[in-house]
Amino acid sequence: MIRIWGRASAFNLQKAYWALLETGQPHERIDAGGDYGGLDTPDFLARNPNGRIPVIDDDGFVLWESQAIIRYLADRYATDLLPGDVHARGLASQWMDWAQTNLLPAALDLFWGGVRMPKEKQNAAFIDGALRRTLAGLTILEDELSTRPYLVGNSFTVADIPAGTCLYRFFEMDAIKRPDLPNVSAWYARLRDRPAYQQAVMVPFDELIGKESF
Ligand SMILES: N[C@@H](CCC(=O)N[C@@H](CS)C(=O)NCC(=O)O)C(=O)O
Repeated sequence: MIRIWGRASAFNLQKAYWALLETGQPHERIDAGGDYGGLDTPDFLARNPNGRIPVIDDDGFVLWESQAIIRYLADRYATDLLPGDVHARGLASQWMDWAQTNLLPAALDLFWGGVRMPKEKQNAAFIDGALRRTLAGLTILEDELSTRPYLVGNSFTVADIPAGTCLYRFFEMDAIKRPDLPNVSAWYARLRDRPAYQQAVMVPFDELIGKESF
């Protein structure tokens, strides 16, 4: 039984939880962080000294950092999510790291600026800047996805998970101008068809509106 710690509304939990659900392995998700707290207990800090979610425990093997968890789960339980060819595997790694270091910081700034920041404290210039950076990333994906249905080839792989996780919030956020992104939208529709995406990522974020405290 794999245990994963993290509140369902946490972005980094959603990435790792999506991967876990894709493996079909028996598991238990334990709410932690946010209003659930518990990240500063000795027990939790012994698992992750950073006091952050997600963390998994796979039969005594403990792992934190969402990207590492995705890779581990695919390696151990769902090798169909890893491209077989060495070049394709390199590309999957590239897209995962690019999402983590380029697209997701922009998309998370956009979400913090436009959703988590209370309305009276919102800064239009900050939101505009984050939107511009997010769209720059999504435009790269728009071009890439003009030649194939998934980021690496014709089937869903780990490459799609980090970048794909931000799409639900991006498309559900109010009051932002979204240009037409037909290829990204078609990719998003394919991801939305996956039960694991529906369960892990398509999580309403009402509890986060105006919530700066965690
Ligand atoms: N780089 C880490 C970041 C982990 C992180 O910052 N997690 C956030 C949730 S998205 C957290 O623990 N926040 C504290 C909380 O939810 O109380 C990862 O990718 O796992």
